[in-house]
Amino acid sequence: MEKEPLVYIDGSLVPKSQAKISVFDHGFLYGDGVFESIMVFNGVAFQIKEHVDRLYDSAKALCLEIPLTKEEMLKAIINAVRVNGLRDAYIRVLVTRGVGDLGLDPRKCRKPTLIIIVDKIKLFKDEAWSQGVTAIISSVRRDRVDATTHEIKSMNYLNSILAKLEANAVGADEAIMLDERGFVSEGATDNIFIVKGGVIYTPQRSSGILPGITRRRIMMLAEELGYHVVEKDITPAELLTADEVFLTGTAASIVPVVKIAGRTIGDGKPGVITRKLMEKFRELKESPAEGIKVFE
Ligand code: PXG
Repeated sequence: MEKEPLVYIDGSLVPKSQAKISVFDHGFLYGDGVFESIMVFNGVAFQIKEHVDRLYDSAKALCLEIPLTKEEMLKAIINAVRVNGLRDAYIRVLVTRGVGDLGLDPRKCRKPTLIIIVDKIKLFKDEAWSQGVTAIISSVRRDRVDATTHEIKSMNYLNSILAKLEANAVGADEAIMLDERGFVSEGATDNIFIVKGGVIYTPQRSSGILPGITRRRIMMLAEELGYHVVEKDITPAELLTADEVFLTGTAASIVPVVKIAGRTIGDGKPGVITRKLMEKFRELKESPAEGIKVFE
C-alpha cells in the first residue's frame, strides 16, 4: 500500500486521512485566514522566502499574528517536505484565525491554526503549455482594492470561483477578470501579460491583482532578456488585439493564452516571446539559487 502523505497541523504531523480541523475554526466558518502555494522543483523549494514574506504580509493586513518567526516557518515547511520525501511537490501553507465560537469577531479566536500540506497539483490540461489555453472575459469584476482585495492572499476565493464557474459553463480553460473600472486585472488564479509590438505589458497592482511572485520573476527575466516591460492599465480591446497573451502563477509557471472571448490571439499558437520566457523560466526552476535546497 502506498504511504499516506503527512500533513502538518499545529506542530504535529498526521496522516492525510486523519488531517482534520475543528468546524469552529474561523478559516472554515468565515474564510478568515491566509495561504501560500509553493512548488518544490527537483528538491528545491522554489522562491520559498518570497512566499513566506508574502504570507506574513497577508497576515499583517488581516491583523493575524502568526505564532512562528519567519525562520521557524521556513524550517517547518522544509521539514514537512522532507518527511514526505517528495522532490517535486506542491506545498500549501495555511494560517487561519483559529478556533472561535459562532459569531465572526476575531477576538474570540485564541490562537491561529497552522497547516502545511505537501502534495501534487494540476491546474491545466497537459497540452496547455504546448498549445495554449482558452479564456473568457468574466462578468465578475475583481474585488475592489478598498474591499476584500486579492492583493491579500486570503482564504476568500469566491470572487475567483464565480469567474471560474463562468469559464467552466462555456468550456473555457480560464476566466480573465476586469477591475471595477473595466480595465484588465488578472485570471482567477494567475496574473496576466500581453505582448504588442515586441513590448510586454501587465496590469498594475491598483487593478486589484495579487502581486504575483511568478509575475515579478518573469518581469525581471524579460528585462534580463532585453525586453521592455511596462506596468499599465490594459483595456479589454488591447487584450483582444494583443500579439501574445500569457498567464503566470506558482503552479502553472507560464501558460500561453491563444483564444479569448472567441477572438484568436496572434496566429492562435503560443507566441515567440512567450515561448522564450517559458524556456528561460524552465531553466530557473531547476536552479538551487532560486530557493532553498530541501534534499542534499
Ligand atoms: N492571482 C491570483 C488571484 C492567484 O491566486 C496568482 C495571481 C499568481 O501569483 P503567484 O505568486 O503564484 O505567481 C495567484 C496564485 C490554486 C493555486 O490552488 C492558486 C495560486 C497558485 C497556486 C495554486 O488554485 N494562485
